[in-house]
Amino acid sequence: MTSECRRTTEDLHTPFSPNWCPGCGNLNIWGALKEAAVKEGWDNTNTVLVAGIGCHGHILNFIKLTSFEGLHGRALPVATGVKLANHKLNVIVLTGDGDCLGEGGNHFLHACRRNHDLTILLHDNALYALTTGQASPVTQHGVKTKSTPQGNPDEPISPLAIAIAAGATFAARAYSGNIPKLTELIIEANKHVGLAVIDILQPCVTFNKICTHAFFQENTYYLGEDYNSTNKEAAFTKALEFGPKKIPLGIFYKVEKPSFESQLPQLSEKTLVEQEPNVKNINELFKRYIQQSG
Ligand SMILES: Cc1ncc(C[n+]2csc(CCOP(=O)(O)OP(=O)(O)O)c2C)c(N)n1
Ligand code: SF4
Repeated sequence: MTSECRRTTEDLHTPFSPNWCPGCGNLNIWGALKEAAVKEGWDNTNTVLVAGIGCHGHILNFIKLTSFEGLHGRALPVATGVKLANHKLNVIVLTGDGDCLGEGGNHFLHACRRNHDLTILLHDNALYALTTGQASPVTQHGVKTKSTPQGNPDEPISPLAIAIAAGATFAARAYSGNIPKLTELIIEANKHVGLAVIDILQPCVTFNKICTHAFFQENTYYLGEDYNSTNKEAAFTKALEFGPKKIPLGIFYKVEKPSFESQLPQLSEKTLVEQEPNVKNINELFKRYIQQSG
């Protein structure tokens, strides 16, 4: 490919302009994802995006890549299905903190446990934004939202502590406002074989008046070179660190382990979609099952 015909981020634009609120962190994530796609050569033949329902899910309308919008909380089952049907595809999941950890919490646990070869971009704005600002599983204790007008009685969960405990082999956190670092991290997470999750701190400028751009700029720091990302216990402890002036960013945990897909003998030679089904008539299949079970 000559430099003249190399793709740019504009080539990934669709006829639709983003309709996120001005200043929304989703705009930054969109920017970083396009940069990563151009750098890595992701296109409609090699990459599939799967999103859940929420402001985050709108991203599929603004980036020209093969995509599927699942039901709320169901991005992960769709993504694991796509990956199993054609494990040669690069599958990226875009999900919200409500989508991934509330409605889809059970799927998140088991996708991590099985170490599916997926890249999860968790748009973490610490509330349910599309439905106008209710508390989500990561909303801090005491915070007043539409659904917790007296202050949130629940304690938040740590997406990364859960991911690490459940078996994810790559767990990182980013701030959406630093697009170059987010782009780099998306690429690194995507190169990782196994379940990679990036908890992306994403300001919702309309409904979250606490987790603002200024708040993240003041209260986050990058893990240093001396941090050992292969120590599971240390990573778990680091994932629980979340307070004023000490919200860590970077790769918390990264280890090599066989992915779910790499362990299936059925996928060792060909993808499932390349394999001819050996039963062409579904009635035959039912009859065979009835005979076997009867
Ligand atoms: C099963 C189900 N429950 C509730 C809803 C309503 N609903 C749509 S989007 C949404 C909130 C999305 O929040 P989040 O996943 O955090 O994404 P964000 O909008 O913050 O990007 C809810 C509750 C739904 N569509 N389906
Ligand atoms: S409501 Fe919040 S998350 Fe949704 S587009 Fe607006 S700023 Fe972004």
